Amino acid sequence: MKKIFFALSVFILHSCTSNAQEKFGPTPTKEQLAWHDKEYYFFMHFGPNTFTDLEWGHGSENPNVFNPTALDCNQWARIAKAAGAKGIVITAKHHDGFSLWPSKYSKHTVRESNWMNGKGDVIKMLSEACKKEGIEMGVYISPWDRNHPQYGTPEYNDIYINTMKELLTGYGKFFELWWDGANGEGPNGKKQVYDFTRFKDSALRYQPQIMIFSDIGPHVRWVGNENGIINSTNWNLLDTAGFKRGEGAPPNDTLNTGNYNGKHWIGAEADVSIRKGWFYHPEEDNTVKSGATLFNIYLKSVGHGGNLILNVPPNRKGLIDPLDSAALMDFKKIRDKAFANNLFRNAKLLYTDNSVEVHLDKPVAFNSIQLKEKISLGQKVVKFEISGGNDLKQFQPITKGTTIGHKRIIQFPTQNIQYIRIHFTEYKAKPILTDISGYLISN
Ligand code: FUL
Repeated sequence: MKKIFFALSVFILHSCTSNAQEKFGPTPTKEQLAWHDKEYYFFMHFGPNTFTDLEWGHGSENPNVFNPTALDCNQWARIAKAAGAKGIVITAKHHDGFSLWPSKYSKHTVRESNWMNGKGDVIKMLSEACKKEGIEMGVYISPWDRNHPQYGTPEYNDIYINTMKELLTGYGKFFELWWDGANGEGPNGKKQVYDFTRFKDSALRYQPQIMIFSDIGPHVRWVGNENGIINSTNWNLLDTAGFKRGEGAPPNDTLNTGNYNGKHWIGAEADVSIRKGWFYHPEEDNTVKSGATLFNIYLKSVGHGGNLILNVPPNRKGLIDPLDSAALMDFKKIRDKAFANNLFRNAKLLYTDNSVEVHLDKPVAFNSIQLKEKISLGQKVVKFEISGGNDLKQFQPITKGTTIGHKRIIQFPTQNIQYIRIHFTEYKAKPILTDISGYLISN
């Protein structure tokens, strides 16, 4: 480890002397950098839909349908922590408008239900549980509200801001605010004209560090699918001019890859549910993804330079279902095993202007390479080629790739070789890597 660090710092130093330590293009803020480092966290869809078997509640449900019999947010946070997830983003309010906290701006909340005699507050319980476990928390506050009588009028924008204020000032710090793109009709049959500029400014006034997710950011973007997959070419850059939040976004394939010359740093977050639906439905118990499937998704989300938000919906008891937690623990085991043994840890790294060579003491079997770019200075690598062999004069091609960013995990057929070359065949400015590691992953 020491050696590779030494070698890496030499690589960086070398780059420094040739002026390459400069920023190039848009760069992430320090909050965005911290967000990139989280990599993987839970999403939780919970509310009346959990009990009615709907995905989009109508907003007219009797609040008493919300009746978890053994709700335990400590169990959620404990499992999230044990699963290696860095936090939990919960649907504080989904499209049905039901608030998981007793909001004074709504008459459709936990307070109106018989659960805990109307004295319950899921957001409070979860924020305390996350603090206890040392993980972070985020909130999904659906702008679309199928219950609120004012929805579809300009007053609703003020109500939405007050609702956010209540949440963002009453429960401690959140790392993420999630704005879904759905915008349908409210109880009056009217659609809302959202004032997202005011929403954004207000949210950042209440919590300046919060990362706002929407199709087009401002801080984090959607990846254009709900399968948890980011394109292997993934630019953390996006052009948002001409698009309005809630009223259209760039095409899904653009969201999936970002824009090569995009004006803003807006990293990709891949959302996917561990089950078929976003909410728990008992008949979907047989759709729980296996640890191996989740690992595959991880390789195509985190391994493609973005973050993975994995939905784990609590069941009707108000607990993470044993089926889900078993799959999550398997997933963790597979990840830990895959990355336990960095086979390049004692390697010598030799660099030229546009390549790095990894010299091992002897031939080693590996089938995966992990690369990280120093994204605080921008995303620079466009294309690279990996080759190698046992004779320094005769390298054979192994694989090619595009973009690196926060993290890139590249897989290929097992090689049993001593020397490896990563050749940056196209780059915007001199690449600076902070990690080059090799693994033999069996999955
Ligand atoms: C979408 C919503 O309409 C779904 O119900 C779900 O919350 C998903 C994560 O985002 O926009």
